[in-house]
Amino acid sequence: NPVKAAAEAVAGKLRGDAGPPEGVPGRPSPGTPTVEEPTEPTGPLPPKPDQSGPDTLSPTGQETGADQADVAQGGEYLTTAQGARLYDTDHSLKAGERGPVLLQDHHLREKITHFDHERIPERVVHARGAAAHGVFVGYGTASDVTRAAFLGKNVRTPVFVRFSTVLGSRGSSDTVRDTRGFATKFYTSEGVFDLVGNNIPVFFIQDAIKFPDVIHAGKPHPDREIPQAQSAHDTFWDFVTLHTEATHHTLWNMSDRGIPRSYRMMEGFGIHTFRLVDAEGATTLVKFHWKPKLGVHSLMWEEAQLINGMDPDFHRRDLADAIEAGAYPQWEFGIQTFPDTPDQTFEGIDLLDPTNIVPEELAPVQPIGLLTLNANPSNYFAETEQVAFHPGHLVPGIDITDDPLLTGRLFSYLDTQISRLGGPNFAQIPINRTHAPVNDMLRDGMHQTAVHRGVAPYRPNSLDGGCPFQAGADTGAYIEAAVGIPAATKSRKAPASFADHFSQPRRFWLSMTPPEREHIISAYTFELSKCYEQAIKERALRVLANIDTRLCEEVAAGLGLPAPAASEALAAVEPSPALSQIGRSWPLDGRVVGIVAGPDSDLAAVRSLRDAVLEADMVPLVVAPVGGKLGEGEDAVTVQRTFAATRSVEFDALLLSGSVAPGSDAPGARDAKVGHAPGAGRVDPRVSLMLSEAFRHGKALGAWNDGVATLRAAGVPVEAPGVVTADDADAVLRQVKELLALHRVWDRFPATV
Ligand code: HDE
Repeated sequence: NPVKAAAEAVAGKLRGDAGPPEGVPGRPSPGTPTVEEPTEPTGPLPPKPDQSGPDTLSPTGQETGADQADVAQGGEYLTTAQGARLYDTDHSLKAGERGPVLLQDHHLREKITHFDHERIPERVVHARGAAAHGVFVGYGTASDVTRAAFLGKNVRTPVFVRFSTVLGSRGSSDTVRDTRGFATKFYTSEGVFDLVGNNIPVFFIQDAIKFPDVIHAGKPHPDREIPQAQSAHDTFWDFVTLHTEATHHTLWNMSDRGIPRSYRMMEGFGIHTFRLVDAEGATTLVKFHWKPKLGVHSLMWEEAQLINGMDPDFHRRDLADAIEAGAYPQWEFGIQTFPDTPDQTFEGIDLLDPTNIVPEELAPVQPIGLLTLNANPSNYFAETEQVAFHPGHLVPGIDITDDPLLTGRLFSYLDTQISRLGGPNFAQIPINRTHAPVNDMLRDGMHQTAVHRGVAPYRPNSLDGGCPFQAGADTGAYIEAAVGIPAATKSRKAPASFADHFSQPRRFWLSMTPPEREHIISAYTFELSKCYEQAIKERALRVLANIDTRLCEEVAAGLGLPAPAASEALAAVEPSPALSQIGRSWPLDGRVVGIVAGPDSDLAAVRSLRDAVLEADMVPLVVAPVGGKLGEGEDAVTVQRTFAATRSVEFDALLLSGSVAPGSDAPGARDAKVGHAPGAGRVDPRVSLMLSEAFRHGKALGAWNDGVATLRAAGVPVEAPGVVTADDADAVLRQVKELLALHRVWDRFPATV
């Protein structure tokens, strides 16, 4: 069972076993010698089979014939960058052992100089990211609206996907409240197509000219450079309340969408309306969607804050672990289609305004392909950092619209890569190389790695045989859709239809369930409480009043301010149930189940529970007072987490076996920590904390036999929703699985709004 093997691999990795089981990527095949400190010179390790990068084609379309890893590292001996073998890399060349270091030490200077230049500028936005390789398979269902070859039936296209936060620096935490980037590079047979999207379907601004402004406002304050990776500060709220077009995106940020549970559990959106072109040149307007197979799930705000301290790499680790274990995340690619009418509106919604969505109830998302991420990058810098996306990387059959935000992006991304990657030849970096043959007339420049032939990089020419030739419609040329441009007068103005800033946010608010509304209220209250300027808080309340009276009143109460009245009539809009994350059930793959046990737990039951969790494609983690094993000999159970080194936020559900009295870990620590000797009837305070947090966060809790008394002793209300008690572990797990499929025990949250 490959899924079970995969889940076992996750568990193995988490408990620090040698590696995943056989048959799972990353596991050495039988007979592969273990490499430890070789005493004889050996060549470099071959790249892991699951980590090969995109096929390597030279910029002129020739296969390089060598794997990039071999090119980067070869031979048994340490060398300089010029290939001269070295006999020592730990000591500078000196005039005598205690004398001055000599300037003539080329190796020292080369080593230090290279190191000095190891960093490149981080992305000005989306600096922190995590990425993976994968494959996209077209369903062929889009072929009647686009001629794009990669969307044809069963066409397989390699992809590289980078997820990111927006505001934080490269070293910031993963689980901050922010928008997430979801950028996909399709290496299609007709050239690279980049879909550079986000996990939120709308944007803060309607015109690219404001992008530097909104980012200046969101980034840390320029005087002290705080706060890092946060929107909870004055400049952000100043901007989004003065530019009310930002209201919709801000509301999404304050909702659970701003704190995803995992990159694997996020939707993705192209945001702008794009234009598809079929084989005859007919056009259709579309919005692109990614729908995760695991459903859309979020963290609780308190969880997110705890994780930022516990494991700032939470999302990055989650993605890499899942892929390494073979639990490959998948998304279905879909389009909403709209007729390409001259006014470019649908049901009164302006399709060129990127602060608008079109509710799925009005235009269903039609599935057109499947994305599977199945390999981790081999090298973070070479791939995740150097990948260069650009909304202008388009393929025949996919074209743009006049969304003024999109137009600005078409300029920005090429420009930023030139400064970030050091010149105009970034398309030659392996991760950016197209898999289609390249025959351009671009020449020279910084970091040119191609050896171009011929003498006539211009056309037409008579010296290089007239090459390269130009393609036509029948030979796969990218031909811009022949769309008319209405007669117009130059102006720096937005159309009147861009002026409605509140009806779409109101629809979002009305589509939320009570717990989701509670979260939104808390998020606004938290963020605005962090603002110093009273005027900004008051202005924010005036914006909220135009979304919903109750929302405004609740946040105002939290801030201790009066709730203002709406300045315009609240829009009469229908909710869109598709916007809520609650109410459906989803696969359990990769959910983490903590099994809390102590030395006197029923270890046979713990073992079979662990196996049953694995069988259900979830990850079991045994949590105990100390590391190592619980029990002895064949009956022993490996411990993956200790009370001292874990926290509730690592788990989606917690199951309790037996009593976990305080003080059963290190003898010296016990009295100091808990103030009394180990004793029956008491619960280790760290376990009580774990249980109370998990309870508060709406997580499933379960216990059987002695565990039930322990739950009670820890103060957990065992009659509350989502607390499962039964006579045996099997029965507990059965019910917990049903709860996990709903993500959280939503009934635990009172429906007050
Ligand atoms: Fe970006 N954005 N952006 N953006 N964006 C960048 O490009 C920009 C916008 C998005 O993982 C930069 O390579 C402008 C919308 C993602 O490498 C830069 C505007 C959406 C990523 C840039 C926008 C995005 C970026 C920084 C306003 C969702 C990360 C580094 C018109 C549809 C891609 C880089 C990755 C990155 C500019 C607005 C998504 C500076 C001018 C809307 C996912 O070029």
